[in-house]
Amino acid sequence: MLKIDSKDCMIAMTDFTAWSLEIQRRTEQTLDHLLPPTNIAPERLHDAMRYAVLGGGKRVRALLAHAAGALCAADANKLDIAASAVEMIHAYSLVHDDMPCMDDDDLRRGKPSCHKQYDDATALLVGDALQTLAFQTLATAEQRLDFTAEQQLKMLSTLAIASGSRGMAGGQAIDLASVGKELTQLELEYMHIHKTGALIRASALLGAYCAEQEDLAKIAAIHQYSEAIGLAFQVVDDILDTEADTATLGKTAGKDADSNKPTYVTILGITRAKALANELHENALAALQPFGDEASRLRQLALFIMQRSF
Ligand code: GRG
Repeated sequence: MLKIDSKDCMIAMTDFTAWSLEIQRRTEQTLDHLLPPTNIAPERLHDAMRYAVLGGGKRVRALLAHAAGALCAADANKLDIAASAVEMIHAYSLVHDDMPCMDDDDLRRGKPSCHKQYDDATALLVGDALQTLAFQTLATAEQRLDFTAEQQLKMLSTLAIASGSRGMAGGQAIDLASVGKELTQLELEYMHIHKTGALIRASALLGAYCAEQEDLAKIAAIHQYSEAIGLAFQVVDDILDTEADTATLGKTAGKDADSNKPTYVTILGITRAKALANELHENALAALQPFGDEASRLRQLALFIMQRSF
């Protein structure tokens, strides 16, 4: 969406690509290790859980946990745990979101959505089991690495609030109720701050909580950054839903318009939606202004979110 025009920026993004590939690899490996194997009962459920989580997705929430953790000098192995927990919650939300009782979508991450590949009851259980596995992962994290009880409690409560009725699940309820209705920009923003933004913010905060020492100035900046970039993520998602094709997206393009759902594009039009995304990107960068190179991953990640094509 934004043009990279300086040589420095190009070099930074090449470095970011290498870093993000490494975080995606680590996340995949950790998730593979944490998910139950398919040779223990119930085999079909475990197979479906692995189908829903592994081998796909941009891992934006894992990247956020690591990038915020980098600002706070957190240990990368600890960040793998936080990153995996948020990716499990995210995968659960996608599985449930695709079900016939919600968005009813057959395609996710370029392959049949979980309920199409398995069945509705299995998809429901996959979401339930992934959600509880995320919390189990954080609650037992001290068995793997030297997390303090205080860190674990902070991560658990932050993720629980972000996922529940005052966060993602609540946002989804508002989304379902808004089909066929005209929303104001403020109402749309309220929905997305909960539905998409809450987990994005929690991902970054969990990264910060993995640090040995809590730096309140950095945590405040991460709050401000992740709120802005979480909303920008959604605006970009709405633009891609209009401009990109199904093959590139790996999910059904134009789904929101076809489902008669309000989006930033339907409310603002494409030009103003793009301007809003750029404004939110600027706000995210402004939050990082007091920090130098230690915030570079967060800056690069913001640009990646703005420029993503799927
Ligand atoms: C079912 C409780 C419950 C919640 C569902 C987040 C959500 C709420 C549904 C996802 C549906 C959706 C398409 C939302 C728009 C933005 C979004 C979260 C897109 C998917 O996230 P990406 O692009 O996906 O990070 P990948 O596949 O890359 O991980």
